[in-house]
Amino acid sequence: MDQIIIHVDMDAFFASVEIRDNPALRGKPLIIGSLPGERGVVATCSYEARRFGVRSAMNIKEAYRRCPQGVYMHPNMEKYKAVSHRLHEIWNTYASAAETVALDEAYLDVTEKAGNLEGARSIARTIKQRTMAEVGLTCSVGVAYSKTAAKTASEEKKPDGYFEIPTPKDFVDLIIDRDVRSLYTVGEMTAKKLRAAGIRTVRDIRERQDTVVRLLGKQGRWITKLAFGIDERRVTPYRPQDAKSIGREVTFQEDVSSRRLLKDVLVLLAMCVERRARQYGLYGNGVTLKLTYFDMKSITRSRLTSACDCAVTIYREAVRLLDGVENRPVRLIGVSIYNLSGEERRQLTMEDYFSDARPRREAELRELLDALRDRYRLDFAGHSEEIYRTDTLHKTVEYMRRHG
Ligand code: TTP
Ligand code: MG
Repeated sequence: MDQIIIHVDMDAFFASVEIRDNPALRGKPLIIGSLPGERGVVATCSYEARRFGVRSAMNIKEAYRRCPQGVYMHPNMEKYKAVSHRLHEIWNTYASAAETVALDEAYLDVTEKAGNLEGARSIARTIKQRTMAEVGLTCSVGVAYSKTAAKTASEEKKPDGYFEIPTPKDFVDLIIDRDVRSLYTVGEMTAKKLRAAGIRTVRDIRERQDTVVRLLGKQGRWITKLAFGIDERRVTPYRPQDAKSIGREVTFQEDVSSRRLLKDVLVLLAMCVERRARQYGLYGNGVTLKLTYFDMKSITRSRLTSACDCAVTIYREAVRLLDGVENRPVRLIGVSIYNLSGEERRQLTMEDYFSDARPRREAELRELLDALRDRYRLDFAGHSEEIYRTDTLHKTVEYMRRHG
């Protein structure tokens, strides 16, 4: 094997942490996220709750309809971040390069340390044992020749799973008759396009490569490679906490002069930044607005803030910055947070002393989204996940531009 990669992913992560700390919850359908009666979604849920059809990102109302007997809890992010920190610390000792993908997930390049498949198997076993012994949680581990295959392998036997996919042939044999969505990076939007062309399975992709590439362009070429088991990406020892900033930007198909529209787009960009910040448990201590005008002249404007990871704050600061710059047609708009810090270095802000700060900010965000819905007839409720994807974000922004 050219490279040997391990993918580790915790099982029902937030829910498992809560069950670990309160054994009375064990065996119960536990749903972490909003509470019934609030507006919001499921962050995750125990496998018992999944039997009732409850899923991540599902509207909480729907979750309650499916599982009224469930136990519902708000997430305790500070706790999960601390657990996550310890997990990555353990896992990283077995890799020559480790890539943190999320609080509960990492790719480990074990090519050198394992030597061969047997060695990798033994590392995987040790990782599972130590995760249980030292953190008290189960994880699922995949060993494979590529990142995609390792991720597929870790999902294969969840929860508390272990699976190997040593060669591209093993990968293809495993997924060839599965839905196109089983290929990593194929989301619902992409799957819909493929289905419309009669392409439903990985086999269909292999047999109709030209159509896939015509429909999806660059992404189509990538997916086609995956359908043959080809994925040469290396494990990139990226530590999110080393990043200088977290940002999102969009380029408009036609220049935009409307301040109203620019501000509305900032809502979505701020949500995307919030999402990525929370994924990595990071806070920014400043907000930057970036604009490229129709004549390609770019400007950035920044403001220091107290520790922030929430969309409403990012949005508000960005709007202030926007209000301070020349009003000329805009080609690109972006927002980012910088001066990143993790929880341990975070300074408590006055706002944190008021326990209603978070619900208040969430209510504010809902108001902003309600306004967008009214102005553009956009329904975010059913697309809470999709909006964060780059392609969907661009499409939504274009839609807003045309209907604004
Ligand atoms: P996942 O690894 O996707 O899910 P999971 O660990 O809960 O369950 P699984 O056993 O299927 O891996 O995500 C890890 C954590 O990230 C999850 O516990 C909660 C959080 N999360 C959200 O807050 N919102 C989401 O939409 C998703 C998918 C995850
Ligand atoms: Mg997980």
